[in-house]
Amino acid sequence: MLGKGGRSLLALLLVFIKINITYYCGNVSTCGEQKGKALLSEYHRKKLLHHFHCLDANNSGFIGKEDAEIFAQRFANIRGADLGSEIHKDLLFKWLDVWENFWSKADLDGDGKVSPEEFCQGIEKAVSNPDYNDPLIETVFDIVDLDSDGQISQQEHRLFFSVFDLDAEKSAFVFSKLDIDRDGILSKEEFVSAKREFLSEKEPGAVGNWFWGSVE
Ligand SMILES: [Ca+2]
Ligand SMILES: [Ca+2]
Ligand SMILES: [Ca+2]
Repeated sequence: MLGKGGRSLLALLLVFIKINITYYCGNVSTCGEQKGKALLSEYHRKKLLHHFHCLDANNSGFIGKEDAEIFAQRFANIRGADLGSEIHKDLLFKWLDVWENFWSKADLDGDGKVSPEEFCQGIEKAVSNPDYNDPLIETVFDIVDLDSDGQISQQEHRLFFSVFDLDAEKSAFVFSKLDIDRDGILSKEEFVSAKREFLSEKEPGAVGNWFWGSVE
């Protein structure tokens, strides 16, 4: 059916597909592994990759400055603020700070964007530091606390989930998990400790693993 030219083309195509599969799988498996040594548990790696996808707002396969700009816009939208307004400018300032001082630190090869592997390695390195303290979490709390009353309501949590393209229906469930003292609000302490657990806990079971919704 295929002539000689057709068979050569098919062979070339198969080689191309094989190279791509090897490249893709190679990339995925390096998340949490360095020189063959697994640094992250399988569950921890899966959790961090889920987190990575939440932050990759434009689905480019990388986290970059554009994602920070998108989150500033989305948070401005849910507050009913126009682009270029003072509220939007303030949000943009905060999100660019998140990019400059936190996310971009994981850009090991300096190409201006953070790959899934760089993201996992960056967090693995950060949480393995015994003095690990993440001021980024408090910045995120202040952004999610839309009315700046120092606590996160169920409604604010629902909007937070919608901004990160997470299932808004799951928000109430996750909220009830994170609301340890069951007073109907998320205090800064509850929010920050859950996010820290999300980043550092190696195995399922911790309340904080629910921070970014269902990992499965
Ligand atoms: Ca990079
Ligand atoms: Ca609030
Ligand atoms: Ca609470």
